[in-house]
Amino acid sequence: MNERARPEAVSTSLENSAFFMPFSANRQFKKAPRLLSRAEGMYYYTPEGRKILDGTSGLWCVNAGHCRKPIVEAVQKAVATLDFAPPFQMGHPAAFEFADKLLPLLPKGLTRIFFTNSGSESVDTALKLAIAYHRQRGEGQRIRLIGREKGYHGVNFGGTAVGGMVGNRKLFGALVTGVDHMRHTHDPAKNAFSRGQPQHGAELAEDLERLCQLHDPSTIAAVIVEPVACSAGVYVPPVGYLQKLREICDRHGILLIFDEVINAWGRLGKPFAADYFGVIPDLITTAKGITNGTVPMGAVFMKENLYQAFMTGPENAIDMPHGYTYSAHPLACAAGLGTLKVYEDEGLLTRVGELAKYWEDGAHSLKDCANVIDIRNLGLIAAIELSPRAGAAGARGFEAHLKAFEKGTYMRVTGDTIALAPPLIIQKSEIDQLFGTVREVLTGLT
Ligand code: PXG
Ligand code: PLP
Repeated sequence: MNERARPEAVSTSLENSAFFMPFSANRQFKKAPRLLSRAEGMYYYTPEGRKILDGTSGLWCVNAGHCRKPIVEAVQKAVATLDFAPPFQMGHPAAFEFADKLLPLLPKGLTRIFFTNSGSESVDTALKLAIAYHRQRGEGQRIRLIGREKGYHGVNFGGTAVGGMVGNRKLFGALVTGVDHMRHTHDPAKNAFSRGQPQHGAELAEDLERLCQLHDPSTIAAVIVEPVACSAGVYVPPVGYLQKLREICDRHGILLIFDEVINAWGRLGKPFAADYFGVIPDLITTAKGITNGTVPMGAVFMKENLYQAFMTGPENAIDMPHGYTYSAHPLACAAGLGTLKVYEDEGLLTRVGELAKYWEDGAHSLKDCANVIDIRNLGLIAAIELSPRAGAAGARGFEAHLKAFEKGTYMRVTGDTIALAPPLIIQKSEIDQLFGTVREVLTGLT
């Protein structure tokens, strides 16, 4: 057996590892590692060969399930053919092919695509595009950016600044100036245990109007929200809320950005959350499921007027001084093309429509478990919120994560909220298995 495959060897060998793990409890993990060494379909496998049901699609990204053959083969072929091509002033066919294959899937009116390598890069790209767009049109005073409490928009400076998770912001200084935040939409007193969209809270969108009056709307470039805020604990927008945000943005000439890094790619039963809610933003940021998590990639989709605002200088001039060395990387484009094929062949971008009710019933069946104070769901997403232990917020949630892994299930936990969002290929029996394990975990938890 491979040295690292033996649990006792693993635990001693990682303790002094140089790897600074992102968003992780490094010391705890290195003492008792939870390693994954192989994956297939709905499952991960540990180095010891234990089979682990993937309850959160890796990190909300492996929507078609793991190691899907068409994607693996597309990437293998690409890496052996064209390892890299410069994306600035040069190109390669797969970048254009992928953009043009994505186009018919996009919500109506979104016509142009800028490629990045992650959700964080997509967010910072969209924020820069918004400010630059206004400046191109002679409204250079529109420099403010509005986010929302409990929002997660990645970890780059712009995304951290518009983000609304205190723990992700407090260590990093002044971030970006000119940013303000709307109130979040979480109202457990009125909406606890809502099935799908909560009924109360559309009026919270008026908080944007308040900020418009505070700063003067002519100074605001863009508003960014996750239609369903996932990372902070799954907060589903109240009925009518997103429509109101759109109306207020239209009234004041403000761009609306939907951050669909997680919401897109069939998670709600439509290709994009914009389709699901019937609200079309000016820009969409995405990543993750765009390549099924196989090769890092992100994208920003925008309306035609945004693109055209940059096509006004001399033809040989740089239109937008922004881009990444790895924008539209050949391996990512190949993975994206393979992913789209799987999504289309298996109807995965709409499959959740058939599963959502079964999923919702399964999630809400946990209402009687000890310490459960709220359950929230939409599409193939569910959150089970536990009451925090006195003086130890997050401890109960973290224990749930560890216990679930012992019982052969991987699930994300944020604070004391369990967040579930499995691959869209999940079968009903596996939904039963997943919620069955959560019940067992909660039953054994003090
Ligand atoms: N926007 C949103 C809405 C996201 O959910 C990002 C931006 C950043 O994407 P990158 O690719 O830079 O990580 C995200 C990412 C979790 C979790 O378990 C969520 C994310 C990332 C890691 C963990 O809640 N979302
Ligand atoms: N830092 C330096 C010194 C660079 O030369 C570059 C790219 O050329 C970057 C940062 C940005 O890297 P990337 O394009 O991979 O985001």
